[in-house]
Amino acid sequence: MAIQFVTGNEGKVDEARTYLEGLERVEQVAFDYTEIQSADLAEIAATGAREAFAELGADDGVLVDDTGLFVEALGGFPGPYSAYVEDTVGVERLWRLAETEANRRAHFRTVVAYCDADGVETFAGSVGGTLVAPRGEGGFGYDPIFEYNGRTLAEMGTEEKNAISHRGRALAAFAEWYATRDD
Ligand code: ITT
Repeated sequence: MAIQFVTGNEGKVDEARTYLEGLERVEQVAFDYTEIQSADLAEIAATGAREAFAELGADDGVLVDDTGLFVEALGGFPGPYSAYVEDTVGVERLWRLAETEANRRAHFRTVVAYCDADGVETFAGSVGGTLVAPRGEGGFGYDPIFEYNGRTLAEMGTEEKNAISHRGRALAAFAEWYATRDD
């Protein structure tokens, strides 16, 4: 058995492998599922997981992770469009947008969706923090501009980040369910 993690993002895979070590093997699978337009990360992840499982089949279940960074002063932007905004505007310029705001609070939210022959289940996690000028060499994506308790997520190791992060919390809920489900 293994979990097929359908993602092109190796940072996500690294965190999931670290978190789920001892529970299940995680395989990274490249499959370009349809990312539907929705404000609801759970809907996006669940639709992707269903499509990927239908396409990939096999005995192993599939996992899809959809994550967004929600900046309070920007009305939750970029939210579900975070990947597009990272590719177009970039992390540094998103920080420049937030820099001029008095309120620099933001949160990350992750929904992981797991789909197997029994259907799909979703698990969410979030973490609140403050946007800052980029610091740190670790992590990926928006980690250098997201500060939690005085350090950016890019200044933390994978285990440390997992212990407090949106993805770590979503994976904790998933792992608890996965360990006790009936095969
Ligand atoms: P897949 O869809 O292939 O899984 P992706 O990177 O496009 O990979 P998302 O749409 O979920 O995945 O990513 C949303 C954006 O948020 C994207 O720009 C990521 O780099 C970024 N991101 C996701 N998780 C993050 C994290 O833990 N820390 C910082 N940035 C993150």
